[in-house]
Amino acid sequence: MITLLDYGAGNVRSVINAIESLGETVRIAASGEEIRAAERLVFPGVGAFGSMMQILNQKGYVEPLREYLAGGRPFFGICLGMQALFEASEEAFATKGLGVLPGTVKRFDIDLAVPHIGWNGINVQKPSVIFNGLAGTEKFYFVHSYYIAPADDTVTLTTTDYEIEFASSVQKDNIIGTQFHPEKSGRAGQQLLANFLDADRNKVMPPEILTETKLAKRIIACLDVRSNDQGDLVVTKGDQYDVREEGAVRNLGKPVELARRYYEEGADEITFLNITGFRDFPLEDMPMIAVLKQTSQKVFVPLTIGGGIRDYTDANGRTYTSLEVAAEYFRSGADKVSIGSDAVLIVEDYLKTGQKTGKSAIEEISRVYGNQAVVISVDPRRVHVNTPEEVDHHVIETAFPGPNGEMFCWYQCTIKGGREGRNLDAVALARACEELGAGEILLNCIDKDGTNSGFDIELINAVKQAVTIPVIASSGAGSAQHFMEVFNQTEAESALAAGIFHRREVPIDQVKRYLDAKVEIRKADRT
Ligand code: 1PR
Repeated sequence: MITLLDYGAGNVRSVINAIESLGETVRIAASGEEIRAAERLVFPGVGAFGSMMQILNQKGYVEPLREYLAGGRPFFGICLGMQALFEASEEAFATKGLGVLPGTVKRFDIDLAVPHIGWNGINVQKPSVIFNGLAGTEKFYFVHSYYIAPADDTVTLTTTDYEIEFASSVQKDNIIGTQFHPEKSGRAGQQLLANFLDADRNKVMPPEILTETKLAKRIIACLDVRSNDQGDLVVTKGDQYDVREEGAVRNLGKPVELARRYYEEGADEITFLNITGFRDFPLEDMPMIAVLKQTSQKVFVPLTIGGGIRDYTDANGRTYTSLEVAAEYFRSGADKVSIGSDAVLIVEDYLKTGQKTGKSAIEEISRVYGNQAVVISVDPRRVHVNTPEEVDHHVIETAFPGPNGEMFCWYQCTIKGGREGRNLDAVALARACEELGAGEILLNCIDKDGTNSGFDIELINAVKQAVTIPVIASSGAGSAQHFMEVFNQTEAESALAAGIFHRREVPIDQVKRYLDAKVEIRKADRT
């Protein structure tokens, strides 16, 4: 029996699913007494340090936790659950941590994109039970803006490089903590968790010890989901956002089955977009929630869900906030939510007044769940102009002139799945969303979507240069070479595709084999 400490923020469902898939039962601690009585305790921290400690204090969990940790029984802290062990964090100066390990938590002050999102390696410093069966070269999934700085080096179990070298896991006796998420790290993460659960394993060093670790470029599979005319929830795919063929919605498969297949083929992340979310309310009839719940039982890489994340008033006059919608998604297994149409409207207001209200979906969700949990899905369309002065937008000189020989273009934001163009450009949108607290940009391109003609490199460079948060390049992938192109010609941290994966034209493992040794990637691990 594993006791899990859930203080009510973020996705603990994934950790429960990962542990249960290893044959263990999980009980959620509902009181300080249950923490004291635990035999093995797992603490998956999510969100922000200050609010986590505040909730732990309010619930009366701090003393029971300290007593448990002093008792020598096994403890596994994940991400914030590990950071909590230290004395304080730059994320919340006035708040004390548990102080079980000496040292503090610092914010990344680096030139690379923050949050540090994605698959990075570990450089093992000392033997541990958790390395049984690992080669030492595996990559694990990280998502954080803060890192621990232990005052006592002997607790550092692994380090990881991301411009600086930081402690990515710690162990002191039976207390183990990882900055990365084993529950989201595919087969390697499952192995690591299994090692913790099996108390009888010996402390070992993995056979290979890396001297330097590198963040991988991520390959993301995207599933556009909607109901077809028969009312079945299907994965569909548009050509420049038109998902109908001879009048009917294209049906490329079932969402849960396809997600499972992509996980097995080595997808580093899976994104579901409820593409009719702008007109359906996701909490009314909840097929996407069911899809998430089922997927997260078997798929141990990060899951993002988008579509319909906004405030909503139902037919009975009950209002739901975007935060409530997001909360339901996180509880069901999502690690990130993606906001499309609403982000455009939020930014239009923000740019009009120059004032942050603190109440927009971007601000509210990032405050509670952390910036890394908020992705902005941008649906831009190219608009050609003759001169940069013609419009009041971010204009670029293009190598692909318009139909009348126009040498410049800007990228117009759209809402409602490309149905409505707005007077806002994609660069301004991305920049403003970062200011409001978004953690990542999913950059689609309507002109390229479904064309198999390659990513829009000009758009990706324009947006990537305007923000410091990670950018996911999307739309247009038609071959493995296109992934190579986007990683060589832009600074995008990841690339997403849909059509070529759904139609099995170029499976994910083939893309990875092609990129291997040319681009830093996580090698596909077959489950
Ligand atoms: O506006 O917050 O409700 O979110 C709706 C979401 O649904 C947005 O993220 C929007 O991008 C998406 N969406 C809406 N309509 C469509 C459509 O296709 N008719 N899909 C749609 C967007 C774009 C990509 C696609 C890539 C890669 N899909 O995510 O997967 O272009 O495709 P490819 O590799 O086949 O070229 P809200």
